[in-house]
Amino acid sequence: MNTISRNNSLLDIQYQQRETLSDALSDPYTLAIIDFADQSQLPDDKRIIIGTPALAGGDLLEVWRTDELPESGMLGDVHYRRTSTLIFGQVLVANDNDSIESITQSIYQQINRLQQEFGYPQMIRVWNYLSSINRYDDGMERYQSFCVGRHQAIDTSSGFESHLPAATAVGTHDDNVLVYFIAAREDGLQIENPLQVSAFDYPARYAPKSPAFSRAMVKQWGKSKHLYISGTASILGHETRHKYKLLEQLDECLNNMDILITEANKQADIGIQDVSDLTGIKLYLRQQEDLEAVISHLRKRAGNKVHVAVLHADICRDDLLLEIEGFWVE
Ligand code: 3EB
Repeated sequence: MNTISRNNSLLDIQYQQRETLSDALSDPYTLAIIDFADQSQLPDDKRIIIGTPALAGGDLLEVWRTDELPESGMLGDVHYRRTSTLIFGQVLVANDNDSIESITQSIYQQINRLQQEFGYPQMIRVWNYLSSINRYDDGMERYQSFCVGRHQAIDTSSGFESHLPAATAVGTHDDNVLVYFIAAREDGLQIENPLQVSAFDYPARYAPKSPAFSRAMVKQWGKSKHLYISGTASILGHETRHKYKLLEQLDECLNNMDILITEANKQADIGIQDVSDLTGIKLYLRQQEDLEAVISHLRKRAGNKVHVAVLHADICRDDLLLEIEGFWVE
């Protein structure tokens, strides 16, 4: 029998063998089980299946767990599980005839309502999976319309730029929009990258309304700290570096992530040095045929300790071949 070790942390993220799925599903302390397939799906209130197929590292499940029995429910289209300190939520919407702007706006308005209603005002980390992210609809790239819809729905009152969550926004090959998130009663610490223009200050040519996210977040959950690094691309300043060049982009992404870790250390003393100390990495890869080259180069730079999932996805600028996110659990 597989017994799941019970730990006493307020929030924990573990990688587990796929055979433990039924245990994780029946464990009342499980907040979410992250998995990958061709299509985004929410088969039950705990499982989040993302439509970015795993090219590598998909043998393990990513399981989020708490030490307090969560209350689960649904508000509008958003499924949630919440404890006294945090709320974990997910929403899946078919991308029918509505514009991606209005779909995004509606999703973020519903999430905002949930946060207000139950009192978890601080968005900490959010993941966005959009169909056909690089396609032009009505003269605008869908990623840009997504940014507009998000910006319209979030609170943009004075000072909002210093309370933005870490985020990922990548493209799937299905017909859905999937958003999942973790929000809290208490704020996290936002980290920006001194070598990159903050996304919320990007010039308007990237999106008429700026991308509302931070480069990373440090969050204290009870006795332990977590670091969440946003989807990180080969961007310096606000411009793409090494257009269409795979390994050069990979190095630039990892440099950016190392810099975020250094910044997090300066501001929050998390005590890790570089990407090799992270707990998990998701590498979103545009072209499947690049898999072996990226894995071997990534392992050279990040070592063998960190769990790596390589996921087939489109990236929000068409000159980018990959994007990497990561997290660390103390
Ligand atoms: C970038 O740095 C790359 O719009 O939520 C990365 C992570 C990117 C999150 C988002 C976009 C987002 O601009 C793209």
